[in-house]
Amino acid sequence: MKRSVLVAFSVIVLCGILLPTALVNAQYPGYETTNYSALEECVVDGAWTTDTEWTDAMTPPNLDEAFLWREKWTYIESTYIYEYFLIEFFTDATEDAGDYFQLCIDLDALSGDAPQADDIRVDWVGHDVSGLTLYQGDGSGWVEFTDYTWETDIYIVDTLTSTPENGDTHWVIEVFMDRTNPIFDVSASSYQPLIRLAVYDESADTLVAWPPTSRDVPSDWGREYGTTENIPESLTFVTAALLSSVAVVVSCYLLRRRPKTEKN
Ligand SMILES: [Ca+2]
Ligand SMILES: [Ca+2]
Ligand SMILES: [Ca+2]
Repeated sequence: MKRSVLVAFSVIVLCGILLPTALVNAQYPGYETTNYSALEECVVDGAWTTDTEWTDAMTPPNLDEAFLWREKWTYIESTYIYEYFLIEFFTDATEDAGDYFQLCIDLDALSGDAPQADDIRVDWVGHDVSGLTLYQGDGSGWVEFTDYTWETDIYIVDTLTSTPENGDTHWVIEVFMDRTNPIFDVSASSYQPLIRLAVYDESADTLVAWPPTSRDVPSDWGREYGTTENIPESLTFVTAALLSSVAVVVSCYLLRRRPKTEKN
């Protein structure tokens, strides 16, 4: 009896500590993805290095049709947390100095109306490392910071190529980030940081973002849930492709049947 009272008391105390934190950390609803542990090592070359390189990463919901992104991670030597991103911008095949890719992460997932010290922003402008700038929040806006090492802490490659996702030539971006480094460490959020990705095509003056919100308001970013699990087979690209084929067959069948149904 005493034991159950103790358990009940512990649960109440735990809820008291955890609930307020969970409730105040706003995020943009419907924009959540799972960051699975990789089955295949990523080679950061701005392309699908193998046909299965990105089938072990989840496709987030609510993507604009012009754009796709995925992420996955690897634990190296039981010490380093290597994070990888794939971004495909299907509607941009032009090389413009003003094109950019942008990644914002609320490391501690504290949310808020303006970027704080635990918020980082990565801008990759003009398809070259000369256009790479990292920013940190200062409570009201963004300030540049340079205390990182290219290739060791962060590495980005983009190329104009085709992929298993889209046979037309388009921009494909791969990003490596060492989350063991404090500037990218998301452990304070229990590996559930808020996140926002965007791509911009200067030729068409088109900006596409996930979520479609401001880069300056962490409360309106999506969320990534880190897990040590691998992606379930039901969520892999191959299965998704098979399911779409089934859907197409069913749709065709229904379309053929429709005239008869309408007569009835
Ligand atoms: Ca690759
Ligand atoms: Ca472009
Ligand atoms: Ca924050």
